[in-house]
Amino acid sequence: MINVIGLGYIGLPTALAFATSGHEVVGSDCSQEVVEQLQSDVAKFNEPGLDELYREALDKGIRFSQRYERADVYVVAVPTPYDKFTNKVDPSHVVDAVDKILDVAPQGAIIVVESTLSPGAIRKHVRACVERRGLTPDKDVYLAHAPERIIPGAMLRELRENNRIIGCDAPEIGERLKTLYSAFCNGQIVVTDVQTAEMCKVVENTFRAVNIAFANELARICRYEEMDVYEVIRICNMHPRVNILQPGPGVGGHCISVDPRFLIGDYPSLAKVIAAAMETNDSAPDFVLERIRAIMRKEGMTDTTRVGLYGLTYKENVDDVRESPTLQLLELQRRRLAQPLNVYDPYVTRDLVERQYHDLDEFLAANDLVVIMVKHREIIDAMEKLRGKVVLDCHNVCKLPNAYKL
Ligand code: SAJ
Repeated sequence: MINVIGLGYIGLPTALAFATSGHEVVGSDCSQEVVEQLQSDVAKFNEPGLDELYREALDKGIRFSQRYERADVYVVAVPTPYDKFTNKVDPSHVVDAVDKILDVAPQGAIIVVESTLSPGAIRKHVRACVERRGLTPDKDVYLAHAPERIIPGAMLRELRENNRIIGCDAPEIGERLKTLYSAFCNGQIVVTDVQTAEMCKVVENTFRAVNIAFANELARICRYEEMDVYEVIRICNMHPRVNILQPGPGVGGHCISVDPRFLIGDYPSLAKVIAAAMETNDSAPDFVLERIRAIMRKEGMTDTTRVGLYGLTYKENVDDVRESPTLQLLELQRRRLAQPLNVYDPYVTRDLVERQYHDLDEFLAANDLVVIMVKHREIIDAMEKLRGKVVLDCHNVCKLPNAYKL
């Protein structure tokens, strides 16, 4: 029996994947609302394939509860926020979950943490929690780290196809977990120690953050020279050993914009390139604002020009607004731009910000300058509607003659 703790972005698909591949699963979450919704049999999700997997898991007998249950394996997928001042991970949700697991876990149970943690955090915080209860880690209960690596928008495919890391300091338990995860994971499963697994997860997202920062810096250099950064990157990427990512209006989400900070927080005198990269990415919304102002000057626009931001989510075709560059831009605008900005996002139906539109045509009619902050499928399909408007395209998706690039 597997008890998955935390039924959010990662815990839910993981619980469903275990349940549909022959395991008895109970999913637990502290939120009554989340549990009741999942128990109601009518839950709907904005992730391709998740509705179908949920139905199949219900048929296979998955249960949802606010309580933790006695199980052989616990999978912990709760949030790990970071402290904005120290840049250190806040492991308190993981530690609370483990503490509650220990109330019900039998001797020899395995606790797998999937939540992202900084290197050494399991030893420092989770092992310590086990020891406080008078138990011996890797004897009375086993600890493992199997960091999730799936990307929103393609979660189920990546859950099945991605390679996985299992970090466990007891090798025979690592091998048992490898067999367990191979029930639904067709990728390679690498077994290593806990701290290497923690480090790998954070390093992967840091690699991406640094590469995006490099692209963002190139965008600024090319703008200074009035050159097309996308053409430069396209040509450079034809070299067999060069693979530059794309510049953008900022880096959002709860992974790439957060995980590198753990390395900065833990190794402040060593993580120098990483710190500089984060500064570059953090200032991307400033750069967009500067571009808006420059374009307005060039087009002879005034303070009465109506400016609209297309897209509120942190990236395309998802409904997640965490650390969204558009929200950061709105914050800056309040201080630096004369006119208020209009906003629209097809995936954000609830009212989240002021001057938010809920219809694409109304939004376009209400703006003279449109900034493509997110390249949702909707706007790519409806690009012709932007003809006649001045456009700032932060993703190089608009081929109309009146579109400015970053
Ligand atoms: N972005 C750019 N330029 C690019 C690519 C992305 O500016 O060339 C921006 C996006 O617009 C977005 C942000 O970066 O704002 C992050 O988006 P993403 O699609 O690169 O990644 P996430 O945050 O959705 O998911 C990442 C993934 N990690 C890696 O690709 C190394 C995913 O596999 C992880 O599971 C996830 O973080 C996580 O939970 O850690």
